[in-house]
Amino acid sequence: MRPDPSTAAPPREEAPPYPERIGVVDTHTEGEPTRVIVDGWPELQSDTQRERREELRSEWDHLRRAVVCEPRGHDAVVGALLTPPVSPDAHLGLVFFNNVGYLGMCGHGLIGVARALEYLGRLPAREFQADTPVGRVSARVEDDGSVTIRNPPALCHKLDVALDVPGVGRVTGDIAYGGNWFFMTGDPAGGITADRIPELRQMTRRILAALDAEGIQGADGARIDHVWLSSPSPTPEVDARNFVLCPGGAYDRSPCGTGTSAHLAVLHERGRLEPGEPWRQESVMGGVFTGWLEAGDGALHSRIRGRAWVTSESTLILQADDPLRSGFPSAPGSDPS
Ligand code: PYC
Repeated sequence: MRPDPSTAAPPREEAPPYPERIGVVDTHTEGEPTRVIVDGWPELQSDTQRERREELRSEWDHLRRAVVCEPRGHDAVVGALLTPPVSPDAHLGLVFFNNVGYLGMCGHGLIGVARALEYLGRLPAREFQADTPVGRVSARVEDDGSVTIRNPPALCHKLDVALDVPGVGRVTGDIAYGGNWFFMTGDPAGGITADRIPELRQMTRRILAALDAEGIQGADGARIDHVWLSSPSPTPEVDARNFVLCPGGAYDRSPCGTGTSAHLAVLHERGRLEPGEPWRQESVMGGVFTGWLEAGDGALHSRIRGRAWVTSESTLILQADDPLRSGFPSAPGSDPS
C-alpha cells in the first residue's frame, strides 16, 4: 500500500557523515594544548589549503566541534588537521581550528605537531615544510627536543590606535599580523599575573567587543580576533610577559607563536628590534618562547623556538546515538562578558 502523503513522516534530513573513530595525539606547548588528528578524518576534496579550510567550515564543522569542544575537548584545545601537501616541495598540509572556528596559523600548535610526529616516528624531515591557509611554514626539531618554527610573514599594520572600551576606559594599541590578527596593548593596571586571569580575560573580552563594535579591522577588512596584553617580566633574562585572549574566549597558556611574531613586527617598526636579535617572550603561565626576525626576501619572517610534550595518544569515539556526538558549541557556563 502506498503511504498517505498527508500522514507520512517527512523525509529525514540526511545526517552529516561521522566517522566512528578519530585517532589523535595530544600535546601541550608550554601548557597550551594541541590535539593532532592522525587518523579517521574524511578525505578533503579541495586543492588548496585555504579551500580546504572552507571545505571544513562548510562540510565538516561538526567534526571540529566533536574533536575540540566538550565533552571530548575543552575551550583551550586547538585542533591540528594533517592533510596532503599542496605545493610540490612541502611535506604536509595543516589546518588549525579551535572551539569557535578556524585559525590562519597556530605557532604553539605547529610546535606540538612537530613533537607529535616525532613521537609517532612520522617526522618527514628534521625540518619539515607545511602548507597552511595563510602560507608556508616550517618546523625543525632541535637536538635538545625544542622546536623552531618559521612563521608566515609578519606585519605591523597600524601603531597607536585609540579605542574607548566600555568598562575599561581608553586603550591605545597596535594592530599587527603574525598568521592571525592581533590588537596589542601595553601594561594593564595591576600587571599580568596568573591570579589575575579572570580580570584579564574580562578586560580583553571587552577590548575585543569594542574592536568589533567600532569596526576596527586588520588589512583587507580582516577581523582582529586575538588581543595581546604585554608587561615587563620579573623573570631574569626574559624581555616581556603577555596575556593573550584567543577568539573563543580562552586565554593562551603559551606565549603564543603567531602573537610573538606579530609583536616582533611591531618592535621592529618601533626601531626596538633588529633581524637576528633574540626576544624572550613569557606567557602569563610562565612558559617562554624565543623569537627573532629574519631579514631577506622583502618580508618579515620570524622564527620562534619553544618546547612541547606529548600527553596522550588516543581514539575518540563518536557513537551514533550520542546526542553530544558533535560536542557542545562552547563550554557550558562559560562567561561571555
Ligand atoms: O601559538 O599562534 C599561537 C596560538 C594562536 C592561538 C593560540 N595559540
